[in-house]
Formats: sequence, structure tokens, C-alpha cells
Amino acid sequence: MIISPDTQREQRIPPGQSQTVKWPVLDANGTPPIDLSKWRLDIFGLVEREVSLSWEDFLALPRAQVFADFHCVTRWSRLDNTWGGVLVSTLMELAGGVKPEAKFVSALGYDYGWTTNLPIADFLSADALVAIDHDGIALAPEHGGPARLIVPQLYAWKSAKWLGGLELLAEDKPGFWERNGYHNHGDPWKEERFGY
Ligand SMILES: Nc1nc2c(c(=O)[nH]1)N[C@H]1C(S)=C(S)[C@@H](COP(=O)(O)O)O[C@H]1N2
Ligand SMILES: [Mo]
Repeated sequence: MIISPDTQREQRIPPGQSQTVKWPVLDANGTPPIDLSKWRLDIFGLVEREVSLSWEDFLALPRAQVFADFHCVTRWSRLDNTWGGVLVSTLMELAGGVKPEAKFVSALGYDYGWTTNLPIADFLSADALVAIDHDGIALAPEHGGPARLIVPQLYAWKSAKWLGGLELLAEDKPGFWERNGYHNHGDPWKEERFGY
């Protein structure tokens, strides 16, 4: 089990947040229909070898578990989540590694072209993964099932639900919320909530 470093802070609730035991559902457009027989995860752009995984391909990859907290910019924090899935590092190895020019990532959702952007350093953090279960239960569709990105150290809007693509980029490409007033980076410990 990978322990997300933020869970070892003495004060685990970032400034301006309060703890919730429930798990609210938040997204821009609602849950899209996803047919698992047609599901793909495409890893493309500035990787050594682009890959396109079917659901069967994805399930055959080595799994990991990550224990992490989850902070939503709307001021709730859900502590003690155990995410199961495939580490971003495993996926990048599969793609032969990230090219040196890759500085940003755009994560694409199956919800009608929704994207979010993040710096490569956050994306490559040891506790980032593509999760398919939460606390031992398959991710519910409303929480991003079958598979979602989880980047524990950033606000939850960077953790793209219904993940379908990861594009490695040289230039930043602001996503849906980032173009609509949210901060480009989104570090909860610095309260990077809204745009510059
Ligand atoms: N594809 C996609 N992912 C998304 C969103 C979205 O609209 N589409 N919303 C984000 C927001 S704003 C938050 S706070 C979290 C919420 O995740 P949850 O609904 O599982 O709590 O998902 C993020 N991931
Ligand atoms: Mo959010």
C-alpha cells in the first residue's frame, strides 16, 4: 500500500476545508454512458510509445493501492480513502517513458470532451493512479467509474472522472474548470482555489 504523504501531516485538513464522512458527487455535466466493450484508455502525445488500452488490457496490468485524502475546492475533505488501480508510474513505463519535452498533462473525461490540466511533476507523483475501486468497492459510475484519475496532492477537480485519455504535452492546455475561473494548479495547502 502506498501512503500518500499528505495523510501523515499533523493537521490533515487544509486551510478553509472541513471534513465530511459522506462522499458528495460533483461534476460539470453528469455521468456519461460508458460501454466497457468500447472503453479505451489512450496515452498519447509526448511519450516514447503511444498506447491504447482496452478494459481487458487495463485489468491485466499490475495493481496498486493508495491510501489518500481527497479535497474538493467546494470546501469538503474526505479523509482515509483507499484507492485501487494502476499507478501512473506503471502506465508511463508501459508507454516507454515520458519524453523530456513533456511538461504538462491533459486528462480527458468521457463526459463530452471535459478535460483538466496539470504539471507533469504532480502527475508523476508516486501516489497518483488511475483508480477502479474505492475502499474495496468498484468505483460507482457517479464517482467516475469505470476508471478515474486520482492525484491526491491537488484539489479533487484535477482527478478526472470517466478517464479516457492522458495527453502528454510541452505546453499547458487549461481544462474545463481552469478556463472557467478555477486556479490553474490547485494546491489545497496553498488554497489555490480560483484563477490568478
Ligand atoms: N470527467 C470529469 N471529472 C471530474 C469532474 C467532471 O466534471 N468531469 N469534476 C471534478 C470535480 S469539480 C470534483 S470536486 C471531483 C469530484 O469527484 P466525486 O464526484 O467523486 O466526489 O471530480 C472531478 N473530476
Ligand atoms: Mo470540484
